[in-house]
Amino acid sequence: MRELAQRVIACCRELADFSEEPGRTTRTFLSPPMRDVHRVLGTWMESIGMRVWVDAAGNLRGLYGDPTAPRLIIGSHLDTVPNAGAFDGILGVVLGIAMAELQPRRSLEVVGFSEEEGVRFGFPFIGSLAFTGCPLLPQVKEAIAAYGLNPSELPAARYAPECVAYLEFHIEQGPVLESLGIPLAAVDAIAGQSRFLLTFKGKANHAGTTPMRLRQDALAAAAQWIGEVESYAAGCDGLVATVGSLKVSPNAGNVIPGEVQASLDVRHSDNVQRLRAVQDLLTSAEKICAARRIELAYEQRLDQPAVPMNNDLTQLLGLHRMTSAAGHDAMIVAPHIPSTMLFLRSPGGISHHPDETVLPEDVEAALEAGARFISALGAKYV
Ligand code: HGY
Ligand code: MN
Ligand code: MN
Repeated sequence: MRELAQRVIACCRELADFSEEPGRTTRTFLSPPMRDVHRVLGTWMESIGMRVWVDAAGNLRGLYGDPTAPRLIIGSHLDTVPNAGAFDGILGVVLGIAMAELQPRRSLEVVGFSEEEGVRFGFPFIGSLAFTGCPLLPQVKEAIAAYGLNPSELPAARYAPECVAYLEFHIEQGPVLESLGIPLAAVDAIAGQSRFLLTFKGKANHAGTTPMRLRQDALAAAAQWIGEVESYAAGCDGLVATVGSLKVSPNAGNVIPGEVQASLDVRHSDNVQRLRAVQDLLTSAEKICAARRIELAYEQRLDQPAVPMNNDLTQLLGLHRMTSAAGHDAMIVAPHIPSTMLFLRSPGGISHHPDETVLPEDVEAALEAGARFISALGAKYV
Protein backbone atom coordinates (compact mmCIF):
# COMPACT_ATOMS: atom_id res chain seq x y z
CA MET A 1 0.00 0.00 0.00
CA ARG A 2 2.84 2.44 0.74
CA GLU A 3 4.05 2.23 -2.89
CA LEU A 4 0.51 2.87 -4.15
CA ALA A 5 0.16 5.79 -1.70
CA GLN A 6 3.38 7.30 -3.04
CA ARG A 7 2.07 6.96 -6.62
CA VAL A 8 -1.19 8.66 -5.63
CA ILE A 9 0.68 11.63 -4.18
CA ALA A 10 3.07 11.82 -7.14
CA CYS A 11 0.12 11.79 -9.55
CA CYS A 12 -1.61 14.66 -7.69
CA ARG A 13 1.60 16.68 -7.74
CA GLU A 14 2.06 15.99 -11.49
CA LEU A 15 -1.54 17.10 -12.23
CA ALA A 16 -1.01 20.31 -10.23
CA ASP A 17 1.25 21.48 -13.07
CA PHE A 18 -1.72 21.36 -15.48
CA SER A 19 -2.80 24.96 -15.01
CA GLU A 20 -4.12 28.04 -16.82
CA GLU A 21 -1.44 30.12 -15.10
CA PRO A 22 2.32 29.48 -15.23
CA GLY A 23 3.94 28.80 -11.87
CA ARG A 24 0.71 28.28 -9.94
CA THR A 25 -2.23 25.84 -10.00
CA THR A 26 -5.44 27.28 -11.43
CA ARG A 27 -7.76 24.93 -13.34
CA THR A 28 -11.34 26.05 -13.91
CA PHE A 29 -14.36 24.57 -15.70
CA LEU A 30 -13.43 23.06 -19.11
CA SER A 31 -10.20 25.05 -19.36
CA PRO A 32 -7.48 23.68 -21.72
CA PRO A 33 -5.39 22.02 -18.94
CA MET A 34 -8.43 19.87 -18.10
CA ARG A 35 -7.66 17.90 -21.29
CA ASP A 36 -4.24 16.98 -19.89
CA VAL A 37 -5.83 15.86 -16.63
CA HIS A 38 -8.29 13.66 -18.55
CA ARG A 39 -5.40 12.22 -20.60
CA VAL A 40 -3.17 11.31 -17.63
CA LEU A 41 -5.97 9.90 -15.44
CA GLY A 42 -7.65 8.20 -18.41
CA THR A 43 -4.41 6.41 -19.24
CA TRP A 44 -4.11 5.11 -15.65
CA MET A 45 -7.77 4.05 -15.69
CA GLU A 46 -7.40 2.18 -19.00
CA SER A 47 -4.20 0.47 -17.82
CA ILE A 48 -6.22 -1.26 -15.07
CA GLY A 49 -9.02 -2.31 -17.39
CA MET A 50 -11.54 0.50 -16.80
CA ARG A 51 -13.87 1.73 -19.55
CA VAL A 52 -13.15 5.47 -19.78
CA TRP A 53 -15.21 8.34 -21.19
CA VAL A 54 -15.81 12.07 -20.75
CA ASP A 55 -19.50 12.91 -20.40
CA ALA A 56 -21.23 15.97 -21.88
CA ALA A 57 -20.59 17.99 -18.69
CA GLY A 58 -16.86 17.32 -18.93
CA ASN A 59 -16.89 14.79 -16.07
CA LEU A 60 -14.19 12.14 -16.47
CA ARG A 61 -15.81 8.72 -15.96
CA GLY A 62 -14.14 5.34 -15.49
CA LEU A 63 -16.02 2.05 -14.97
CA TYR A 64 -14.37 -1.01 -13.44
CA GLY A 65 -16.16 -4.39 -13.40
CA ASP A 66 -19.60 -5.59 -14.47
CA PRO A 67 -21.71 -2.64 -15.71
CA THR A 68 -24.94 -4.47 -14.78
CA ALA A 69 -23.92 -5.17 -11.15
CA PRO A 70 -24.66 -2.88 -8.14
CA ARG A 71 -22.04 -0.15 -8.38
CA LEU A 72 -20.07 1.97 -5.91
CA ILE A 73 -19.19 5.45 -7.12
CA ILE A 74 -15.97 7.07 -5.89
CA GLY A 75 -15.69 10.69 -6.99
CA SER A 76 -14.52 14.22 -6.39
CA HIS A 77 -13.64 17.27 -8.50
CA LEU A 78 -10.86 17.99 -11.00
CA ASP A 79 -11.09 21.78 -10.95
CA THR A 80 -9.32 24.10 -8.51
CA VAL A 81 -9.49 27.56 -7.01
CA PRO A 82 -6.92 30.09 -8.26
CA ASN A 83 -3.39 29.45 -6.90
CA ALA A 84 -4.58 26.17 -5.38
CA GLY A 85 -2.83 23.33 -3.66
CA ALA A 86 -2.25 19.93 -5.28
CA PHE A 87 -4.83 17.82 -3.43
CA ASP A 88 -8.23 19.53 -3.04
CA GLY A 89 -10.61 17.45 -5.19
CA ILE A 90 -8.09 15.64 -7.35
CA LEU A 91 -6.89 13.44 -4.45
CA GLY A 92 -10.39 11.94 -4.23
CA VAL A 93 -10.37 11.01 -7.90
CA VAL A 94 -6.86 9.55 -7.86
CA LEU A 95 -7.66 7.54 -4.72
CA GLY A 96 -10.73 6.20 -6.57
CA ILE A 97 -8.51 4.95 -9.38
CA ALA A 98 -6.12 3.46 -6.82
CA MET A 99 -9.07 1.60 -5.24
CA ALA A 100 -9.88 0.14 -8.68
CA GLU A 101 -6.24 -0.89 -9.05
CA LEU A 102 -6.69 -2.99 -5.88
CA GLN A 103 -9.13 -5.06 -7.95
CA PRO A 104 -12.16 -5.05 -5.58
CA ARG A 105 -14.73 -7.82 -6.06
CA ARG A 106 -17.44 -5.35 -7.02
CA SER A 107 -18.28 -2.83 -9.73
CA LEU A 108 -16.78 0.57 -9.20
CA GLU A 109 -17.20 3.82 -11.14
CA VAL A 110 -14.71 6.64 -10.61
CA VAL A 111 -15.96 10.17 -11.44
CA GLY A 112 -13.78 13.25 -11.80
CA PHE A 113 -16.30 16.09 -11.64
CA SER A 114 -15.56 18.90 -14.09
CA GLU A 115 -16.34 21.77 -11.73
CA GLU A 116 -17.08 22.08 -8.00
CA GLU A 117 -15.44 25.34 -6.89
CA GLY A 118 -17.65 27.79 -8.77
CA VAL A 119 -14.75 29.94 -10.02
CA ARG A 120 -15.68 30.32 -13.70
CA PHE A 121 -19.36 31.25 -13.40
CA GLY A 122 -19.64 32.23 -9.73
CA PHE A 123 -21.84 29.22 -8.86
CA PRO A 124 -20.45 25.77 -7.96
CA PHE A 125 -21.10 22.04 -8.50
CA ILE A 126 -21.66 22.07 -12.30
CA GLY A 127 -20.18 18.56 -12.71
CA SER A 128 -22.14 16.88 -9.93
CA LEU A 129 -25.35 18.75 -10.86
CA ALA A 130 -25.10 17.24 -14.37
CA PHE A 131 -24.26 13.83 -12.84
CA THR A 132 -27.48 13.98 -10.80
CA GLY A 133 -29.58 15.02 -13.79
CA CYS A 134 -30.05 18.71 -12.89
CA PRO A 135 -30.45 21.14 -15.84
CA LEU A 136 -27.50 23.47 -16.58
CA LEU A 137 -27.71 27.18 -17.42
CA PRO A 138 -27.38 28.42 -21.05
CA GLN A 139 -23.95 30.00 -20.46
CA VAL A 140 -22.67 26.66 -19.14
CA LYS A 141 -24.00 24.84 -22.19
CA GLU A 142 -22.23 27.39 -24.42
CA ALA A 143 -18.95 26.66 -22.60
CA ILE A 144 -19.57 22.92 -23.05
CA ALA A 145 -20.05 23.36 -26.81
CA ALA A 146 -16.99 25.64 -27.03
CA TYR A 147 -14.92 22.91 -25.37
CA GLY A 148 -16.06 20.49 -28.08
CA LEU A 149 -18.64 18.52 -26.10
CA ASN A 150 -22.32 18.19 -27.01
CA PRO A 151 -24.80 19.79 -24.55
CA SER A 152 -27.68 17.78 -26.07
CA GLU A 153 -26.02 14.67 -24.61
CA LEU A 154 -26.22 16.00 -21.03
CA PRO A 155 -29.05 13.59 -20.06
CA ALA A 156 -26.61 10.70 -20.64
CA ALA A 157 -24.29 12.20 -17.99
CA ARG A 158 -26.78 11.21 -15.30
CA TYR A 159 -25.63 8.42 -12.96
CA ALA A 160 -26.57 4.85 -13.86
CA PRO A 161 -29.44 3.09 -12.03
CA GLU A 162 -26.93 0.47 -10.80
CA CYS A 163 -25.31 3.08 -8.52
CA VAL A 164 -25.97 2.08 -4.90
CA ALA A 165 -23.46 4.12 -2.91
CA TYR A 166 -21.13 7.13 -3.24
CA LEU A 167 -17.83 7.61 -1.41
CA GLU A 168 -15.76 10.80 -1.61
CA PHE A 169 -12.20 10.89 -0.30
CA HIS A 170 -11.17 14.50 0.43
CA ILE A 171 -8.63 16.44 2.46
CA GLU A 172 -10.23 17.98 5.55
CA GLN A 173 -8.99 21.44 4.53
CA GLY A 174 -8.96 22.55 8.16
CA PRO A 175 -7.09 22.08 11.47
CA VAL A 176 -9.36 19.61 13.33
CA LEU A 177 -7.75 16.21 12.56
CA GLU A 178 -4.24 17.55 13.07
CA SER A 179 -5.29 19.04 16.44
CA LEU A 180 -6.71 15.63 17.46
CA GLY A 181 -3.63 13.80 16.17
CA ILE A 182 -5.67 11.46 13.97
CA PRO A 183 -5.16 10.77 10.25
CA LEU A 184 -8.70 10.09 9.00
CA ALA A 185 -12.35 10.85 9.74
CA ALA A 186 -15.78 9.88 8.41
CA VAL A 187 -18.03 12.84 7.58
CA ASP A 188 -21.54 12.74 9.08
CA ALA A 189 -22.81 16.05 7.64
CA ILE A 190 -21.73 18.93 5.39
CA ALA A 191 -22.42 22.51 6.47
CA GLY A 192 -24.79 24.59 4.37
CA GLN A 193 -23.55 27.59 2.45
CA SER A 194 -24.96 30.77 0.94
CA ARG A 195 -23.11 32.74 -1.72
CA PHE A 196 -24.02 36.27 -2.90
CA LEU A 197 -22.63 38.94 -5.20
CA LEU A 198 -23.21 42.50 -3.91
CA THR A 199 -22.81 45.67 -5.98
CA PHE A 200 -22.12 48.97 -4.21
CA LYS A 201 -22.80 51.85 -6.63
CA GLY A 202 -21.50 55.30 -5.63
CA LYS A 203 -20.05 58.11 -7.72
CA ALA A 204 -16.58 58.14 -9.20
CA ASN A 205 -14.89 61.52 -8.92
CA HIS A 206 -11.52 63.28 -8.66
CA ALA A 207 -9.58 62.11 -5.57
CA GLY A 208 -7.99 65.54 -5.15
CA THR A 209 -10.74 68.03 -5.73
CA THR A 210 -13.71 66.27 -4.09
CA PRO A 211 -14.19 67.23 -0.40
CA MET A 212 -14.79 64.24 1.94
CA ARG A 213 -18.31 65.40 2.86
CA LEU A 214 -19.39 65.38 -0.82
CA ARG A 215 -18.22 61.87 -1.65
CA GLN A 216 -20.21 58.73 -2.52
CA ASP A 217 -17.28 56.35 -2.15
CA ALA A 218 -18.38 52.79 -3.02
CA LEU A 219 -15.20 51.22 -1.63
CA ALA A 220 -15.42 53.04 1.69
CA ALA A 221 -18.99 51.73 2.06
CA ALA A 222 -17.96 48.18 1.15
CA ALA A 223 -14.98 48.35 3.51
CA GLN A 224 -17.20 49.42 6.42
CA TRP A 225 -19.57 46.52 5.62
CA ILE A 226 -16.73 43.99 5.33
CA GLY A 227 -15.59 44.95 8.83
CA GLU A 228 -19.14 44.37 10.08
CA VAL A 229 -19.29 40.96 8.31
CA GLU A 230 -16.15 39.86 10.15
CA SER A 231 -17.25 41.06 13.59
CA TYR A 232 -20.77 39.62 13.14
CA ALA A 233 -19.42 36.17 12.27
CA ALA A 234 -16.83 36.28 15.05
CA GLY A 235 -19.72 36.76 17.47
CA CYS A 236 -21.79 33.78 16.23
CA ASP A 237 -20.81 30.29 17.34
CA GLY A 238 -20.26 27.91 14.39
CA LEU A 239 -20.74 30.66 11.77
CA VAL A 240 -18.17 31.67 9.16
CA ALA A 241 -18.64 34.56 6.73
CA THR A 242 -16.13 35.67 4.11
CA VAL A 243 -15.80 38.43 1.54
CA GLY A 244 -13.28 36.70 -0.71
CA SER A 245 -13.42 38.71 -3.90
CA LEU A 246 -13.63 42.44 -4.54
CA LYS A 247 -13.77 44.23 -7.91
CA VAL A 248 -13.23 47.99 -7.72
CA SER A 249 -13.94 50.35 -10.61
CA PRO A 250 -12.46 52.34 -12.12
CA ASN A 251 -9.68 51.00 -9.82
CA ALA A 252 -7.30 53.95 -10.10
CA GLY A 253 -5.43 55.51 -7.19
CA ASN A 254 -6.52 59.06 -7.96
CA VAL A 255 -10.22 58.28 -8.56
CA ILE A 256 -12.88 57.86 -5.88
CA PRO A 257 -14.25 54.31 -6.42
CA GLY A 258 -17.58 54.55 -8.23
CA GLU A 259 -18.54 50.88 -8.04
CA VAL A 260 -17.52 47.80 -6.06
CA GLN A 261 -18.58 44.18 -6.57
CA ALA A 262 -18.10 42.08 -3.43
CA SER A 263 -18.71 38.36 -2.88
CA LEU A 264 -20.25 36.99 0.31
CA ASP A 265 -19.87 33.38 1.51
CA VAL A 266 -21.80 32.41 4.67
CA ARG A 267 -21.71 28.92 6.23
CA HIS A 268 -23.17 27.12 9.22
CA SER A 269 -24.16 23.51 9.96
CA ASP A 270 -27.60 24.80 11.08
CA ASN A 271 -29.68 26.17 8.19
CA VAL A 272 -31.78 28.47 10.40
CA GLN A 273 -28.67 30.19 11.82
CA ARG A 274 -27.11 30.46 8.35
CA LEU A 275 -30.21 32.08 6.83
CA ARG A 276 -30.59 34.46 9.79
CA ALA A 277 -26.96 35.53 9.38
CA VAL A 278 -27.46 36.14 5.64
CA GLN A 279 -30.47 38.35 6.37
CA ASP A 280 -28.61 40.30 9.07
CA LEU A 281 -25.55 40.88 6.87
CA LEU A 282 -27.65 42.09 3.92
CA THR A 283 -29.58 44.43 6.24
CA SER A 284 -26.28 45.80 7.55
CA ALA A 285 -25.17 46.52 3.96
CA GLU A 286 -28.46 48.29 3.24
CA LYS A 287 -28.08 50.52 6.35
CA ILE A 288 -24.48 51.46 5.54
CA CYS A 289 -25.39 52.28 1.92
CA ALA A 290 -28.41 54.35 2.90
CA ALA A 291 -26.24 56.45 5.23
CA ARG A 292 -23.65 56.99 2.50
CA ARG A 293 -26.00 57.64 -0.46
CA ILE A 294 -24.74 54.44 -2.11
CA GLU A 295 -27.00 52.27 -4.26
CA LEU A 296 -26.90 48.59 -3.25
CA ALA A 297 -27.86 45.60 -5.37
CA TYR A 298 -27.26 41.92 -4.70
CA GLU A 299 -27.94 38.54 -6.30
CA GLN A 300 -27.84 35.12 -4.69
CA ARG A 301 -25.41 32.71 -6.35
CA LEU A 302 -25.96 29.69 -4.09
CA ASP A 303 -28.37 28.59 -1.37
CA GLN A 304 -27.09 25.12 -0.42
CA PRO A 305 -28.68 23.66 2.73
CA ALA A 306 -26.60 21.52 5.12
CA VAL A 307 -26.66 17.87 4.00
CA PRO A 308 -26.43 14.80 6.26
CA MET A 309 -24.39 11.84 4.99
CA ASN A 310 -25.90 8.32 4.94
CA ASN A 311 -25.51 7.05 8.52
CA ASP A 312 -25.06 3.37 7.53
CA LEU A 313 -22.24 4.20 5.13
CA THR A 314 -20.59 6.62 7.57
CA GLN A 315 -20.76 3.90 10.24
CA LEU A 316 -19.25 1.40 7.79
CA LEU A 317 -16.12 3.55 7.55
CA GLY A 318 -15.56 2.88 11.26
CA LEU A 319 -13.66 6.15 11.82
CA HIS A 320 -13.83 9.26 14.02
CA ARG A 321 -16.87 11.29 12.83
CA MET A 322 -16.94 15.00 12.06
CA THR A 323 -18.92 17.65 10.18
CA SER A 324 -17.43 19.26 7.08
CA ALA A 325 -17.37 23.07 7.04
CA ALA A 326 -16.22 22.94 3.41
CA GLY A 327 -18.68 22.18 0.64
CA HIS A 328 -18.25 19.05 -1.47
CA ASP A 329 -19.83 17.25 -4.42
CA ALA A 330 -21.16 14.72 -1.91
CA MET A 331 -23.78 17.31 -0.88
CA ILE A 332 -25.17 17.28 -4.43
CA VAL A 333 -24.99 13.49 -4.80
CA ALA A 334 -26.35 12.57 -1.33
CA PRO A 335 -30.04 13.33 -2.05
CA HIS A 336 -29.83 10.87 -4.99
CA ILE A 337 -27.44 8.10 -3.89
CA PRO A 338 -26.55 7.05 -0.30
CA SER A 339 -23.28 8.93 0.26
CA THR A 340 -20.46 9.39 2.71
CA MET A 341 -17.02 11.02 2.83
CA LEU A 342 -13.61 10.00 4.14
CA PHE A 343 -11.42 12.92 5.27
CA LEU A 344 -7.63 12.89 5.34
CA ARG A 345 -5.71 15.14 7.76
CA SER A 346 -4.55 18.52 6.37
CA PRO A 347 -1.08 19.25 7.80
CA GLY A 348 -1.02 22.85 9.02
CA GLY A 349 -4.78 22.99 8.43
CA ILE A 350 -4.01 24.72 5.13
CA SER A 351 -6.05 24.47 1.91
CA HIS A 352 -6.97 26.59 -1.11
CA HIS A 353 -3.26 27.45 -0.95
CA PRO A 354 -0.05 26.07 -2.57
CA ASP A 355 1.11 24.81 0.86
CA GLU A 356 -1.82 22.36 0.99
CA THR A 357 -0.43 18.85 1.46
CA VAL A 358 -1.03 15.30 2.75
CA LEU A 359 1.11 12.76 4.64
CA PRO A 360 2.06 9.54 2.79
CA GLU A 361 1.10 7.48 5.86
CA ASP A 362 -2.35 9.11 5.86
CA VAL A 363 -2.86 8.32 2.17
CA GLU A 364 -1.83 4.72 2.93
CA ALA A 365 -4.31 4.63 5.84
CA ALA A 366 -7.03 6.00 3.52
CA LEU A 367 -6.35 3.24 0.98
CA GLU A 368 -6.64 0.61 3.73
CA ALA A 369 -9.83 2.19 5.11
CA GLY A 370 -11.25 2.38 1.58
CA ALA A 371 -10.49 -1.29 0.92
CA ARG A 372 -12.17 -2.27 4.22
CA PHE A 373 -15.19 -0.11 3.32
CA ILE A 374 -15.56 -1.72 -0.13
CA SER A 375 -15.42 -5.27 1.21
CA ALA A 376 -17.86 -4.40 4.04
CA LEU A 377 -20.09 -2.68 1.46
CA GLY A 378 -20.12 -5.86 -0.61
CA ALA A 379 -21.96 -7.62 2.23
CA LYS A 380 -24.58 -4.84 2.48
CA TYR A 381 -25.30 -3.59 -1.01
CA VAL A 382 -25.70 -6.50 -3.38
O1 HGY B 1 -15.58 26.24 -0.94
C1 HGY B 1 -15.63 25.09 -0.54
O2 HGY B 1 -16.14 24.80 0.52
C2 HGY B 1 -15.05 23.98 -1.35
O3 HGY B 1 -13.67 23.95 -1.20
N1 HGY B 1 -15.41 24.13 -2.73
MN1 MN C 1 -12.03 23.63 -2.70
MN1 MN D 1 -12.83 20.32 -2.76
